[in-house]
Parts: sequence; C-alpha cells; structure tokens
Amino acid sequence: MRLSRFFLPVLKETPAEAQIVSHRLMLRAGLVRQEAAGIYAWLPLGIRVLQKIEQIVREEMNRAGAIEILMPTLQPSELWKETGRYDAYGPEMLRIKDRHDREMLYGPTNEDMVTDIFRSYVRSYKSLPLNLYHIQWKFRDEVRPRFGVMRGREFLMKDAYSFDLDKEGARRSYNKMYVAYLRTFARMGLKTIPMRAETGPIGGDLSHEFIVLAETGESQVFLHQDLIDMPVPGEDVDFDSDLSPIVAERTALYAATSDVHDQARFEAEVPEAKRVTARGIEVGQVFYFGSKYSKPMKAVVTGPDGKDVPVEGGSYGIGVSRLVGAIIEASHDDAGIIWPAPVAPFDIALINLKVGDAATDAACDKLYAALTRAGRDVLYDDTNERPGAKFATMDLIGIPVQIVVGPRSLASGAVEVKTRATGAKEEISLDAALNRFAGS
Ligand code: 5CA
Repeated sequence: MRLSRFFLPVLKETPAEAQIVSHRLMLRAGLVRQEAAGIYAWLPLGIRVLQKIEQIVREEMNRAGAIEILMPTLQPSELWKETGRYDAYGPEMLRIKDRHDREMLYGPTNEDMVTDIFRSYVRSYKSLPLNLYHIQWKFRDEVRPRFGVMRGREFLMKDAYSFDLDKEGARRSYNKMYVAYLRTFARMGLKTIPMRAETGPIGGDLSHEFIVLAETGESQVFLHQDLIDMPVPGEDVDFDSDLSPIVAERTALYAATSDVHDQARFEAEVPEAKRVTARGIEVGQVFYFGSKYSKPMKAVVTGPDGKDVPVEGGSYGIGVSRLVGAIIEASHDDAGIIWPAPVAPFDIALINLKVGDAATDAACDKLYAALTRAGRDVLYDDTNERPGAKFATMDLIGIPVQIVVGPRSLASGAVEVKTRATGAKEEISLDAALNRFAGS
C-alpha cells in the first residue's frame, strides 16, 4: 500500500478525553474514531489489526474442534423470556421495537439463541460433544463506557457454546477452550493468566477470566508468581487427548479476581515471596453453567439409556475488539505502538527519504515490488513529508520492521533496517534486504 493513496488519519495532538495510553495511541494513530459514547468506527489501520486478531481466534477455535456459525446482532425477545433473562438483564440490554411493535434486542451475548438453534436440530447424545461459535458485534449499554474499545458499548466478541451429555463431557469441553485460550493469546504476543472469577449474568458455578497484567487494568487480581511465566502448550497439542493435566497444573496455583478473592486462602497457599497483587485486563472468560439454559428451553438429548436429559453447557468469550487495546497496553513506548508481528497492520514499513531522487525512487520501487510479490504487507511512505515526520509516524503506528531508503546510504548500495521493538538499526545492502524480507 502506498501511503500517498492510503487513508491514515493520524492526529498531532494527544486527545484530551483519552485517559489511558492505548486509547490515546488508538486515536492518535488513526485506528478508530468515536461516533458516540462507547461506539467506534474502525479506520483502515484499526480494521487490519482487528481482522488479524479475529483470524488468530478463528484458527485456534477451529483447531480445538469448535465450529463457526454466525448469529444475528438483533434477537427476538421471546428466547430471552424463555430463559428468564429478558427482565434479569436490566438496563444493560438495548431493547428495540420493530415496525410491528415486536420487542427485539441487540444481543449482549448468545446463550439463549444458540440453545434454540441446538434444540431445533440435535436429538441424540451421538451428535455430542458439539461446540458452536461465532465472531459477532455485541451491544451492552454499559453505565460507564471508557478506555476506548476496552470498555465499549458496541464491541466485537468471539463467543463459543459447548453442548455435552454429562458433567464430565462438559468439563472436557471447558478444558479444550481453556487450552485454546492460552494458545490464542500467546500467538498475539500476550501473556495471559487464567483466574477464578465470578459468573455474573451468564450464571453457573465455574468460571475463569483470562487476564493480561497491566497497570491500567480494570480488575484487581491476586496470583502466584509462578503462573506468570508458565509455558503455553504448542501447536502440536492434541485436543482429543486428556487436557486436564495442563489445566490442573495452573489451577493448583492461586489466582483470583477481586470478586472471588479470599485473602486468608491466598496467604495460606502462596509463600509471601510469591504473592503478586496486580491489576489486569480481562481479555476472555469461560463459563460452565450446566443446564441453566437447556432446562428452561427444554434442550434435551436422548442418552445411551434411552432417557432424555437436558444438555450440559458452557460458554466461552473473547473480547476481540478489546484485545486491540490490551495488546497496545502491553506493547508500546513513548514513541507509539509496538505491534507484535502476528497482529501488525502491515509487516514492513518502507520509507523513501527523498521522493523525486531517481536512484532512491528506483530502489524503493524495486523493494516494494519484490516484497509485495513475496506476499509481505508493505506500507510504502512515498509522500513528500520531511524525514523526521516520516519516522515519527512510522514509530507511532508501530509496524514491526522499517526499511529506510535514502540517497546517502544508497550511494554505497545500502539501506537501513530498523526493528521497531528494540530501536536497533542496521545498514545492509539492498540485495541483502531483498533476500532477508522477500527471499523464499
Ligand atoms: N457469553 C459469555 C461468554 S461467550 C460472555 O458474554 N462473557 S463475557 O461477558 O465475559 O464477555 C466475554 C468477553 O468480552 C470479555 O472477557 C471481554 O474481553 C469482552 N467484553 C465484555 N464486555 C465488553 C465491553 N463492554 N467492551 C469490550 N469488550 C467487552
């Protein structure tokens, strides 16, 4: 993409309304624009990151055996009346009437609808286990939308729903999602820690929140230090095997959000030197709620003994749009965002320091063509801005690698390669750059 033809509305001033660094940087780097309280338009750079995150989430869900569907944002109220949640959900739910005066709502979550889909088609335990997920916009009329996309009113969520014949099966499904979450967040360069949590309006008696440690996090958390650097299961993890040891190894160590925290237990179980009290951002939450929805909605299957039983359910959410903010909180410096490569909006920034200089233009064109042909996503700054402004913008938007091409180094056949994360600069020949970044 040529910057001269791109839409990159960066801001010079730091927006006054933004209280935390990720929100400031998202506005300054032109990722999003607020359209109403807690409601954002995603600009070109922002949507690229959002789609990268979405794709990682999708791949890891599929790997764990979940199956993608897409449910609508608008839902009829009847399903929610069946489960008793229409009244229970309160003012956080955006209620809408259609032209026939039918009560509708903008979905804050989908347990009720997915249970309706399930009961319409599935009759036998032989179809189980089943896990259906979608990646869809949600609306929650939060009292205090804040911190940009981290606590929005409209936000993108991945929500998965598991159906099993019995508790043991449900536990296996829960463990699959738990392990898939560890992998999903690690692929985005995030260290997350699963912590025991309250179940809130989703219900049930077992839940973990996946927390990224960050000073600006909304939740206070208490944990055993050894959880912070525990290795994450690799790509070869077999989701059909018994995953309980991976979960048990973590759940053996104390980790809890403030709503379920027990100070006496914390002190009894964790040696003083290993006690960590910190703040964190919740990027995902998993719930086991048994028959909370299947009972009132009569979502039953016939078991091997010929008897009908309500299915055992769980739900598993990831804050896809929140993750954009969370990743920035975890990865930035004074100059701007530092994207982990797997979620970066572009792979490489190519900076032409002297547009109009024949040799510089030719070297840039050659690099741009070769890199693009090799499948790299390149943002080519071919504008007439001053070098200082070009560097500042590229540092702000955080593309992992910058290739800087100017007449001075080019005179000796060289270009400069800068790694955004470390600031390390290296002069290499144009051919070496072609080889390193466009080689097979
Ligand atoms: N149905 C269940 C799981 S599928 C559910 O709704 N879980 S949740 O309430 O915990 O939300 C799932 C994830 O969505 C959260 O972990 C969080 O990362 C994200 N999320 C929740 N509320 C917001 C919000 N207001 N703004 C941005 N992300 C949010």
